[in-house]
Amino acid sequence: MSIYINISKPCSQFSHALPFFATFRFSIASAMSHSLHSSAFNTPRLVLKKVLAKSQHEGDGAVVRRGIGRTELKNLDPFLMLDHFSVSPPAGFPDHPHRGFETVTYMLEGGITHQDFAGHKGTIRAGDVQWMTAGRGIIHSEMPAEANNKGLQLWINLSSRDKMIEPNYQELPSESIPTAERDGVEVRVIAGESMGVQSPVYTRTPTMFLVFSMMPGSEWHQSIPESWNCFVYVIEGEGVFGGTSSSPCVAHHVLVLSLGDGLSVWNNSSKPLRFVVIGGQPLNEPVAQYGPFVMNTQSEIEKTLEDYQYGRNGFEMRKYWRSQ
Ligand code: FJE
Ligand code: FE
Repeated sequence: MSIYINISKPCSQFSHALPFFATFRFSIASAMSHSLHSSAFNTPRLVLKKVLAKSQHEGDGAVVRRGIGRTELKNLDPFLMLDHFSVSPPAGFPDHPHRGFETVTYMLEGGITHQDFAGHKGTIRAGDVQWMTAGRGIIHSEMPAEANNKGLQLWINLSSRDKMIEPNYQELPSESIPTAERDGVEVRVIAGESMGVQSPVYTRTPTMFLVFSMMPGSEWHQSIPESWNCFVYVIEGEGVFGGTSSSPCVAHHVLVLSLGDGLSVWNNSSKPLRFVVIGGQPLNEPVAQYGPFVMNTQSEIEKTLEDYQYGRNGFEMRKYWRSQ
């Protein structure tokens, strides 16, 4: 792999020889894909940026490792936030609103009990997913169900045409999440497709959300739509991402990937490696965010604050509802 990367970048003084290099590169790439029986990608995605998601306090006494959404990791269109959260009673995320985007909650341990202002409630437990489209407005609480509760919450922006749609939930209990396994690599497909299995989730903003567990000594080559923005978050263990010569990455780091048609990963360590690969089609629209409200312009944010304050345009129940 490292040879492949080196020769694909000929020095400028040899630019007259580019056709030669290009041919040579093509022949090696095709030879590799035949001999390895795995996808040596045309344009492998490499690690552009590596950021540690440090712990911070959020909500009411909860602790989150914020990956996407921190100052160094804004503008990963269409993603607004990724929190690796840990919450124990009496801490939690009491009554708060959302508008203009989707929240995806994937539980790793324990449970989160949610209640919204339309009477929707339930508990998301380890392995379960709640895909919530806030659309024009949701007010809800998200509180711990057990002593220790951990998970990931991803915020995905909605396009201007979807920001004011009716709120909607897609709930996937753990058993219903498509799973596949090959040569020591297990994938849970929360959105998109991997190893020939497909998620039932409808993504208004086209999104891939894969959870991988890789045994020591295993490798995996995941295809990803070429123009989508994509990142990795390492949950546990240590992995090599992008090229065989990349330095190993340990838990709680976000890796922002370059564009390309796929990602290669190796677990060269002696322990299991667990991480998520999250990718999405960029919306390429202006983003105006004020906390839990995400619109396109500042005037739409002002309108949203009024709607919330006076209980209009989706926030009607605000005046009558409190979580129990
Ligand atoms: C929020 C502060 C918050 N990350 N991870 C401000 F904490 C929240 C919020 C969450 C949240 C909830 C869960 Cl279950 C998991 C989270 C932030 O609820 F929405 C705003 N605006
Ligand atoms: Fe919320």
